[in-house]
Amino acid sequence: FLPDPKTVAIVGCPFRGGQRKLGVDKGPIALVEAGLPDQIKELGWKVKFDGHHQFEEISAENDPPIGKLLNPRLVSKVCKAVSETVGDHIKNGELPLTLGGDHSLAMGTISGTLDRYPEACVVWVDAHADINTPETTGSGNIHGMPVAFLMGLGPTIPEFSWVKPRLSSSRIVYIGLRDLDAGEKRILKENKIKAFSMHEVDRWGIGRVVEMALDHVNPDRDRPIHLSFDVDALDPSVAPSTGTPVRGGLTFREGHYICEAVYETGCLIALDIMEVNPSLADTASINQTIAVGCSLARSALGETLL
Ligand code: B3U
Ligand code: MN
Ligand code: MN
Repeated sequence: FLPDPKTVAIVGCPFRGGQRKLGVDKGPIALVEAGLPDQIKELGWKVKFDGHHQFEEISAENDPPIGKLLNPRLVSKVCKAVSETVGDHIKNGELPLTLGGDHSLAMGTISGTLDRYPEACVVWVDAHADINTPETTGSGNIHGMPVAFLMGLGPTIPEFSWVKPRLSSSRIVYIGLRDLDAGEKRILKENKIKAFSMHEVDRWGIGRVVEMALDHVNPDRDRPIHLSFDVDALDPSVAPSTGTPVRGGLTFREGHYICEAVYETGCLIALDIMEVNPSLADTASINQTIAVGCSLARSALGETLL
């Protein structure tokens, strides 16, 4: 899908409005400072990066909750801007690598992908399904809801009317799930959404799981793939510095294997690395998590294949 020279456009999104913890907005800055742009160049890609996204502020008093939704206008505005940026890069023949920031941003990145490639499929790697609706959410944090918005589930919220409900339930597959709310389990069942939880990873091994996941969303390996990777899919021993760690996650190799296998299809057209929070945990854990964020991105861009 990508013309030569193969180009990655880094979209740094220092944003934390989709959840309550401080620090996740520093994730993209840390990943870039760790040298990710140069590392990607060394893999033979042309790399475009002209600074992190500057988001307009909406103050808290101008952004009261809508129902249970926290920071709704801010999240909506930021994600709309991100969708336009990602969409523009794709139109230019570049592969957008979006660095989060919290996972509400994927409402923007995947909208941008679907603008250009309506037939694209999504591989969502996460401990969580992020498919709560404004009605089922317990936390009100929008980073637990982007998939519901992308699929058009739940009530219509005028502030989010720019999000077109274009993601069909058959075009998304999950890997790594292990912490779902009751409402999310129901939504996954009702919409027959394919999900490989850690139970399936244990049962089949990561090789079979990724093959089955791709067979489901991309049987002929001819559709563009958007890979949205929440680092909390990894076990907290591998990626400790993230807002909502859940034990029993993917090993270092399992996480990287997913990225390698997606790269191998030749269909990857957009990549998100989300929820690196460099202010949670001790210095060693923080550096470890930043390094893992960088190496996941490199694996998805071809580093670890011979
Ligand atoms: N499902 C819960 C918890 C959660 C979702 N995503 C993260 N945490 N990172 C929620 O808040 O919706
Ligand atoms: Mn997530
Ligand atoms: Mn998560």
